[in-house]
Amino acid sequence: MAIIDLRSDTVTKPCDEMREAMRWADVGDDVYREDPSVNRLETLAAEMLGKEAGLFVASGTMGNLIAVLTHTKPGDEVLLEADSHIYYYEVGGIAAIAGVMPRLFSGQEGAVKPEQIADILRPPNIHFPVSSLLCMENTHNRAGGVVMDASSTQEVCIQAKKWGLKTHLDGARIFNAAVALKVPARMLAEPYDSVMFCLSKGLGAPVGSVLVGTNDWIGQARRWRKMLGGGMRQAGVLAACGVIALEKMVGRLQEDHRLARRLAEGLNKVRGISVNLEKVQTNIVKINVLDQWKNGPTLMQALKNEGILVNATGETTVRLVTHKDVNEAQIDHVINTVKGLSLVNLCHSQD
Ligand code: TLP
Repeated sequence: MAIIDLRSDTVTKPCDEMREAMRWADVGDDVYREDPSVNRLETLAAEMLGKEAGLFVASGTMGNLIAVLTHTKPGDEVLLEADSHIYYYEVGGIAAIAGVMPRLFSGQEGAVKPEQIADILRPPNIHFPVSSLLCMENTHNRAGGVVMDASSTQEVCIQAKKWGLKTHLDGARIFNAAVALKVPARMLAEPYDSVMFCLSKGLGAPVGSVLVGTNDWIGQARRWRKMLGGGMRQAGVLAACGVIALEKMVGRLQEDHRLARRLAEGLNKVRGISVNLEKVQTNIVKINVLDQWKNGPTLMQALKNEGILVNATGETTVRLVTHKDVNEAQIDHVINTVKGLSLVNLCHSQD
């Protein structure tokens, strides 16, 4: 049975062109800044995001941690949305390693209003920690891949800057946001001091993320990367895939979004499942599992038995992510399988 893996877009495998590029990549020692493929990737990434410089890092988690380390001092307060990846899924690294204190605010399913930022910012006071950084996320993972548009982004950053805060974007999927909004990614990146984005999600590269910012800031970030053991020497074999990801894979994200919508609309018609279709804006489909299924983990296990992998993200929510390694026929198969399981469930519940 061929497995259909919708757990994440992180599961994508490098395409033939990437494998070929790895084989022939021009490499050097990147700690000496002598790897031409890494240099090319960093320059290209900075250009596409409208920043001065880029830094190739091992993962999105490492990129976000380096950003926090570079923007803050131990004891500082970092403003984070309560469901943000940095707070929720990064092992508490910003507390353990950067020594900063998260201060949380709740977005409405990922959407953050500029007034909210204004509300939680406070003037300096001897009792308070120093607020030094606001981190945002676009697209928002736990909210189901929802996008934040350029004007809300601007307004949020204006509020933060009013109080002297630096701003960092976890833009792991910024290209999904840009494609969905039909704007260049640099427009969504522009108001932020730094942005991290991932090459190894929908863009299909096997490893890596890039951090972008000013020349000076990236210089400091490079030192933190070295301290964390992220000076990767002949990393050009990986960066070569990153170049292909940026040059050839951005446009096709549209197809992932189309399949996500098809999946969402199909699943929303199945008894016992509801999907907020308005929130399906990119490649993530978050479904709510109603009583008939018992809970999300039960549905996840039932699908696993049918060769379909998904992730339960809460007691009653399941996440399915489309990507380049799934096609329309497989999406239709997933919808039909869930329909079939729903009927079986219904019969049992009437026994
Ligand atoms: N997200 C992964 C898991 O960690 C949950 C996924 O499957 O979606 N920021 C955002 C918004 C992310 O979604 C992720 C990965 C990261 C950062 C971290 O990237 P990596 O996995 O490269 O460390």
